[in-house]
Amino acid sequence: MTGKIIAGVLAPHPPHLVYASNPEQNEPRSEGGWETLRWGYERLRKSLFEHPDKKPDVILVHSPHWMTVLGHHVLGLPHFKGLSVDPIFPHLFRFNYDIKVDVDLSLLIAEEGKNEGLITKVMTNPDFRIDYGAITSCYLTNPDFDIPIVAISSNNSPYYFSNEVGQQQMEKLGRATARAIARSGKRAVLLASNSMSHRHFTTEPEIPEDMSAEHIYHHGQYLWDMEMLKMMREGKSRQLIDCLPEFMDMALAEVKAGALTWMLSALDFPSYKAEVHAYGSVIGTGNAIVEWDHFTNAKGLAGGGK
Ligand code: 2X7
Ligand code: FE2
Repeated sequence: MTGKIIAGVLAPHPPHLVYASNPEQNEPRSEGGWETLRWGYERLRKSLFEHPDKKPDVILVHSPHWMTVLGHHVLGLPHFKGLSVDPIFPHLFRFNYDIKVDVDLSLLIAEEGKNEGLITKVMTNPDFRIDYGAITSCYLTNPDFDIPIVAISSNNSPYYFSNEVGQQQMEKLGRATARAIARSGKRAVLLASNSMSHRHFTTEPEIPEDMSAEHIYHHGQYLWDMEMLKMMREGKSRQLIDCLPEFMDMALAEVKAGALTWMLSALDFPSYKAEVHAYGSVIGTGNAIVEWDHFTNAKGLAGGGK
């Protein structure tokens, strides 16, 4: 049977959202915070998991905090366990993870990536530490971790070369991913683990979850985020892709690392409307949880979502 993409999601990964949720795997404790975004993830989970036919077999995540200089890497062992610590917020995120990987799909992505002319590599170091970006997006999407994942690194090309070169690479990686999913016979959800505008505070409030200190950093950044979300809500993903390089420069947007472009390319640049489950700021950065419901709008095809 041909595999299908069930949904693509813009799934931001501020570790604050995990900290605020107090899961047993995370060492620090909090009094809550950032409810708007956490309730947005709750709505996403309902949308992904309530319909029995929509439930995925595998969750793919592309994270900017696993950055690789040479090529695009995928996790290549069936199981990873360890402690992941955010290097900037070690007092918020010290997460004991125990994660199953769909190695068959990882290998297919590496193979199809090569067919696109990309350099790909399969990570088989058992001590490799999974980055906080991938873990946070996966935890917030599926806190039970009962669905295997495929984690994909962010190649450094937009930083070494240009936004445009980076986007081209990610479009190829997206096409490769769609073909790999089709060959796998699996039902997949794709997580683009990215914030939007990325100006942030440099001084943390005494209580990190003090919501009286949380707000967007700059009006211009907010306007950029709204412009991007408008295109998503109107189904203009081709236009969105064309505007991303400027968004990256003007709003220091984390989409520069490529996850959103990878995901939209895998979905073949849908022209149906995306659903914004939430928008909110974390340390001043803009974050939105946005779902492209491929299952409903494109019959869950791998790519081909018009
Ligand atoms: O990695 C992040 C992020 N992207 C946004 C906000 C806060 C912290 O970490
Ligand atoms: Fe980040």
